[in-house]
Amino acid sequence: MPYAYDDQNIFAKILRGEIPCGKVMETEHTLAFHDISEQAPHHVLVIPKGPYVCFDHFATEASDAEIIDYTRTIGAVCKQLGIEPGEGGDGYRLIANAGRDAVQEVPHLHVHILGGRPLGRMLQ
Ligand code: IU
Repeated sequence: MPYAYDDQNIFAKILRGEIPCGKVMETEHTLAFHDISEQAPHHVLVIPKGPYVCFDHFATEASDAEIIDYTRTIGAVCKQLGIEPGEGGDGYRLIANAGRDAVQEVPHLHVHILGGRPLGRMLQ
């Protein structure tokens, strides 16, 4: 089934500058900003600038340049936040919800970076 991207979603509006965000980092293909409803001392969302609904959409249709830029930006944000394990930070969790079962609220790919407190076990 083809991916239907809704360009009226809130992150598309942020990317077009129609709605402000608390920007953390911006690169050619990627934007990182603070989640408005922080679930941890550090809670940053990282989104590709391209119109991708979820991770599998991005991974199959984005260019190598977009994928590399996105991956490197996620790593760079973790370092900028000082949460990278082994480098003085205590670690972080990445989450990318996709679709109904995962309760994806905004239909534009976003990776949550969570850190700054013990996050507990997610999988038993
Ligand atoms: P989800 O993975 O789609 O469930 O998460 C969407 C996140 O987007 C959620 O954590 C919201 O707090 C966050 N968010 C936001 O940062 N700014 C907004 O204007 C809206 C949602 I709507």
